[in-house]
Amino acid sequence: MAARAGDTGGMDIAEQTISLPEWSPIIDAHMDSDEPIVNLVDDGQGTYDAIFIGGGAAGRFGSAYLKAAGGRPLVIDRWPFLGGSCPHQACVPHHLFSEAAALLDRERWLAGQLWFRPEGELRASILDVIEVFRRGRTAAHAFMNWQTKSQLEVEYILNAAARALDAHTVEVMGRRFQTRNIVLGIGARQKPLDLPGASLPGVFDFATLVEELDYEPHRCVIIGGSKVAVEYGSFFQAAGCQTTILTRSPLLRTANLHHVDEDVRRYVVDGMRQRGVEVIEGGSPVEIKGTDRVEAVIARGPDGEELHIECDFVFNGTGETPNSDLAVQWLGVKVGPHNEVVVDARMRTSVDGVYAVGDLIGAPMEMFKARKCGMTAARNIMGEPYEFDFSEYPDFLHTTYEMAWVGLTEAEARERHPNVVVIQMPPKGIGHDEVPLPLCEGTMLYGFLKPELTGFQKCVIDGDSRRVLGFHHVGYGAKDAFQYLDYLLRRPEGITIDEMGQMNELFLNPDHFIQLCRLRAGRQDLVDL
Ligand code: FAD
Ligand code: COM
Repeated sequence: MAARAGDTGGMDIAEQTISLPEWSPIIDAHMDSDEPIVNLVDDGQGTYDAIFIGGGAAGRFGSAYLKAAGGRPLVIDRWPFLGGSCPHQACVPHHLFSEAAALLDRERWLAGQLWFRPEGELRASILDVIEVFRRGRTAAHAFMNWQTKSQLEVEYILNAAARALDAHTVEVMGRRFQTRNIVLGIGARQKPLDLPGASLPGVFDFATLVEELDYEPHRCVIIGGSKVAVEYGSFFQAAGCQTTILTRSPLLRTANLHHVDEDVRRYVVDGMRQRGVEVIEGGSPVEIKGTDRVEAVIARGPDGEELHIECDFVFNGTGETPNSDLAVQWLGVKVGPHNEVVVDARMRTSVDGVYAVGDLIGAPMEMFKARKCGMTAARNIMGEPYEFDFSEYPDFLHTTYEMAWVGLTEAEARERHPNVVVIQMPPKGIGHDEVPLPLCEGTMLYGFLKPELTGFQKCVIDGDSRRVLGFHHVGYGAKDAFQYLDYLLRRPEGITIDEMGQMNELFLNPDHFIQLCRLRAGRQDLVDL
């Protein structure tokens, strides 16, 4: 199958039809090789409309959109597959770990009841779960390569690092390619821990965890309070690895997370503590100690006291920083205070003809933003003035629950509106010990056997305009709805409690917002429910 690609020495696949199952072995063989995979029309001669450096979510969606709109894109990635960090080290393992955490959590709470196995120590191997991921992840990679070539018909060069020489010239595989525009989508990386002992074996981050873990951890300290810290900490604890999260800011109150309602936050963080996660807020690490591997984290507690936390595993959960150093070195683009490449609403950098997209332009580092940035750059390059404002968006995270939210918190709403009405479950002043609600997907067994675990939800409404200001949910299965609730909420006309009440619920449903809104919508003077 391997033919030479022009004078580049790569595997030329341009004229080949590679079926989906054929892709996995090709990718596996290239993981340890530096042979490029080359899919070029006319051997890359002529001028491209855009060369996308980085074929992650941002570059892949941008190049696909540009091609679909009639342009000629080339996308280049240093990995032998498209899709970037999401399927390789980030979202996909995160969801696998979070699903494992939710299943383990359920088994633990329901132990000894119905068909659940008897109470006793429930321990899952973190290493086994990671190995399942390692063995399976090429399937997603294969799909990205197959879809991008066979369905989307985008030209690409994989397994080769690129470099921009100027705004119209990209060098890769020792060759130069000409382009009208460059779109930089080279992502972000974990912020390093600036601590003595940070390079000891046993210190991991989200990427090295899936690449390098080769032992079973039993006692974990997470440094930092990012989303990843909360998600991975919940998984480690659920697997039976005692976990401490050491965070400066209160958990879920970090700068990059906005609109987290305090009642939701309390339900979630208390729930983590109830499950055994030790959360030290207001703490800061001083040193990681160990000889052959980490043995302890020395830290200052919230009152300045010295803490000595024994562990065999340290996880860096301090968040990511954009890979802007290369972009500056290549093209001198302007960079902001958080290391992010500065762009306008059309994704244009400070250098003419150079766009930047995805994690490279900073927070929020989320898939919707990465993909839509890519699309935004493509539309502008194709001559359509198009702006993307991502200052407001729906958000979610996992503990052993799924937490999803969009719009204002109750406190934010009260600061801005004089007449705020709240519909929530359980209702204000009623505890889970009194009512096993919300009852729905994923919480039915809890409703009957462990009512305090059924989750929490809240809908915040402006009583004067009757418009919904925010939706908040902790439970299972509601995240999907938040994609559409976000759209309805942020339409210029928004969505009112009356319109919510006219929707057709599929009862029982994970978020009870439709039926709860209907119960109150008949009133002229809205009140809490
Ligand atoms: P990347 O996907 O990182 O792509 C950058 C690409 O650039 C890489 O493929 C890299 O190989 C390539 N590259 C770099 N330098 C060069 C070069 N010189 N030449 C060629 N190629 C180069 N977001 C969600 O929405 N939902 C989630 O559940 C979620 N979970 C996450 C879990 C974790 C643990 C983490 C860390 C992040 C998670 N995210 C999630 C965020 C999401 O993964 C990112 O926002 C998204 O992957 C960013 O896409 P990107 O294209 O900007 O960057
Ligand atoms: C998803 C990767 S895992 S991409 O956004 O479809 O490229």
